[in-house]
Order: sequence, then C-alpha cells, then structure tokens
Amino acid sequence: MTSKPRIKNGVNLSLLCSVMAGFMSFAPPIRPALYADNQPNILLILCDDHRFDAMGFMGHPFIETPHMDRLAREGTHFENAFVTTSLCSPSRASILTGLYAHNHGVIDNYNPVREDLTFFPELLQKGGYETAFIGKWHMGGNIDHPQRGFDHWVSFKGQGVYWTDPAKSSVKGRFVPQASRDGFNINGKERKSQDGYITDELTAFSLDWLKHRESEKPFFLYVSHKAAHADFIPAERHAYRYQDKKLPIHKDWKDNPDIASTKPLWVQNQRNSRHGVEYAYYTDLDMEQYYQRYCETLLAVDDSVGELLKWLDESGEADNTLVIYLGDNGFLFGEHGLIDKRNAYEESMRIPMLTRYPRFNRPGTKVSQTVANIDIAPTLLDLAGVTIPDHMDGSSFLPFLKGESPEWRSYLLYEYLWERNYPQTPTTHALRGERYKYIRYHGIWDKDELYDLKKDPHELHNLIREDGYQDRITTMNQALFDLLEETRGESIPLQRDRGTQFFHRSSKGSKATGFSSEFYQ
Ligand SMILES: [Ca+2]
Repeated sequence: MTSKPRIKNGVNLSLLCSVMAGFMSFAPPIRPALYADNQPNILLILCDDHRFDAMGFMGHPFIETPHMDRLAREGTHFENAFVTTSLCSPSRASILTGLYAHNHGVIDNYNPVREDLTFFPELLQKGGYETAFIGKWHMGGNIDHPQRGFDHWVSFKGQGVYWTDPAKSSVKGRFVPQASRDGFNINGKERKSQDGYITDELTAFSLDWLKHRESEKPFFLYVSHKAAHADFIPAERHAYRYQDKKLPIHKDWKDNPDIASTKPLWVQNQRNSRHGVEYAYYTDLDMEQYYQRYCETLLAVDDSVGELLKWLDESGEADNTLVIYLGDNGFLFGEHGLIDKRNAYEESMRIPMLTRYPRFNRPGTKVSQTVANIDIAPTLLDLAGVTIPDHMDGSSFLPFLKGESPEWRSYLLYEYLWERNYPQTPTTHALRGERYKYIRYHGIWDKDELYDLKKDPHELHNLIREDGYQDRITTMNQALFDLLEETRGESIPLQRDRGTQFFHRSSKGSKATGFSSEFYQ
C-alpha cells in the first residue's frame, strides 16, 4: 500500500543552490489509497516543553527514559524534528490543524482558537475512527469543555496543576503555587476532582478509556500531558532522584565579549527579564536544581509511555497501532543567557519525535530530514486513509516510516509573533536548514542572525555581519519571504490585549545593553 507523498512549503535544496531562481510548485495532493480494512489505531502522546535531548538514548548523562528508548529501538527517531512556533498554544494549534500560526491565528496562550478551523480528529471521525482527547488543551484561555473532533473528552483548565494538595507543592524548599483546582471536565457532563499526580491521573484516564471502549472502530487517542511545563514538580517516587547531577548544558557567552558583541541587543537584554537567567520567572532560580526537577518530572511521562505500551502489548493491539510521541516545543536552561522558549535557537525550536508502527517493520531507524508539528495532521490522515485537505501547510511524512525517500523540504519556516505579555522576545522569522539558519527580527532596532550549524551547533558565532556570508544572507532572506508569500504569511495578526504583562527587570541585575559600535557611523 503506497500513498503519494507531497511536499508543501519546503524549500528544495537543489533549487536553493541554483541562485534561488524560484521554488518548485508541487502537484496537488492525490487522494491516498484507503486502508479500508486496515486503518491502524493511532496513539498520539504529546509532552509539554520536552527538549529534544532529554532522553536516555540521546546520550544524556543521567536521565532514565527506558520507554522512550524502547520506542526509538522499536520504531523511528526523527532526529531533526521542530515546531514552527515554540510556544504551547500556537504549537498545539499547528498540530491539530496542520497550519502555521499565521494561518491558524493562535499566536499566544491567551486568545481563543477560531471556530472555522478544522481539527484533524474531526476528519478522522468522518473517516471511521473513534477519537479521544485526554489532558491539556490550553487554547482559548481557561477553558476545559469538550472541543470538536473528539468522541471522548477529559481536560482541565489552562495549564492544570501537578498536585491539588498544597502540601505536595513544595519541592527542594521552594513552594510552587498551583493555579487551578477545578479538576477534570469529563465529556462536559461530569466533573471529577484531581486526587493524584497529574501525569499518573492522565495515564489512568487513558487506560480506562482504552480498556472499556466498546466501539469496533479503530481508535485515535490523543494523550496531552501537562508535564513537563514550568514550574516543574516531579511525582513523589521521582523527587530528588537527580539532586546531585550537574546541569549538562554548554556555557553561554556572557564572559566572552567577542561573542556577546555579535548578539542582537534583545538577546543581551533578555538576560535580565522573566525569561533570562538573571531574573528567571522573577525569582533567584538555581538553574541546576531547576534542571534536576525538570528531568525528574519527565520520568512520570516516560512511565506513562511505558504503561500505554504495556496495554498495547497485553491487549494484542500493538501491531495494529501507530504510536507517535512528540513535544510541543523545547526549553532553554541558560543557553544564550535565556530560559523558557519562544526564540528560534535550537534548544527552543527542536523537539523529540518518535514513532512506532510494527507493521512497517522498521525497528531502530532514524530519519534525518526536517519534519515539524505542521506535518502531524497530514501524516496521521495519510495513515488513516483520509484525504489530506489541500489547505494544510504541512506534509505527510508517512513515506519515511515506510523506508521510502520522497522529495522533501530542505528548509523549514519558523515564526514567533511578539506578545505584549512577554515583550522581551521580538517577532521572529527564521529559515532553518540542515546547515544554515537565518533568523530575522521584525519591529525592533537590532540585528539579525546567521549560524553555520555544522561548525557552530550551539549558535554562538553570529555571522550576520561577516564577509563571505552576505550572498547567502540575501538568498535566505528571499527564500524566507518566498515561503511566507507562498503560505499567506505576509501579514502579522494583531489581537486584543489579554492577560498579565511581564515586562519587569531586576534592579539588581544587568543594566540595559546599548548599541555597539557597528551601529554608529
Ligand atoms: Ca509547551
């Protein structure tokens, strides 16, 4: 059974090399052949803020993720997986719609998702699937009521809470306030209190649905974890496990003036902000402890993967189920002097992505091509034999799972739109290729960035003003705008102000960085 792959919104490398004369127009999608008698089950597990490198099989110095390691061993690891916007709600909307943020319009964590958008689970329902959503929705503000496309629904308001018991919200001497104690909304009919640790509760809801569903239809189960969103609280069984472990990130460039002087002013100034190392979340955060807690919090997510894989094994459904695990964005722990996400640096925009489908019989494979959150919807529709809507920005990467080599994008478009609530990160557009990344900032008096990721994987040496790179910068700038035009991304949405503003700096921290000499003439 084959389906015709299609590529949308990706720049072909050979074309880029030929002086960017233009971009290939790809043929419209061909309706994939229906898997009439063989629509596999689909288990989608989404982890919040999971960095691409925080898994045991990635060579991490201490985190233990045996079940994610098992997925990599028995399935496919996408080594170059990204989000097109590194922020919870926009990324989740891209997963559900197959669209860039500039097309689905969810550009922050506050404004509601539009009613006219199609979520791919709606199409799976029409294609014969029974669907369920269990976990963090977090689009449209503080809502938890059922959304279109799901036959079964369990969710909570906003970010949810790790524990509802305040006594369990103190970790390593630091109290972590938990915002909501409204429990779970079950199908809009029932409200159940949260009694245990959130990741375990969501796993239990998932297993309960799987074990008791009566439909003969194949299932699509979307498990959307709250973990490991800040502020991290691990399960009790994992607390303090890594308390002696060192933060394994590379040093930033604070003490290297030669590097600092090449960085945009906004990056230097964000050090002293809510999303910088000097004033992280307006606290005196110990970054090492923070990272230890993060890794400990991810362990319950790995347990959850293990429990779900175990059920697939024991129920006999494993061979007929595609499992896909991914993160909604990355996270910085001090790289570039920054924390959190939003920016176009690797730690922010890269995600873990693993799949397993035993019927393709390709254990332990790796895919190096660039895939993204916008590809999830087309890929899963393709797998289910459901027509991929032509308006979707992403492409099906199903052929890679089968060992095929389709024509594929060489460059990925990244975007982040400035939030009034977090004014320290500017509107960002980036073109990310296998070797070079071009980052363009909009609306600020500052400079752009270009990195040679092969020579400089930590993005320390900004080449934007260097001789010898100016033709490449021009070419990539044109390619970026071609991609934006091709995907209706030339205009920037403006939405109503909502939510708290976090614009403060610490009076004890660094003073603002001024213009460097290159700005003067
Ligand atoms: Ca997130």
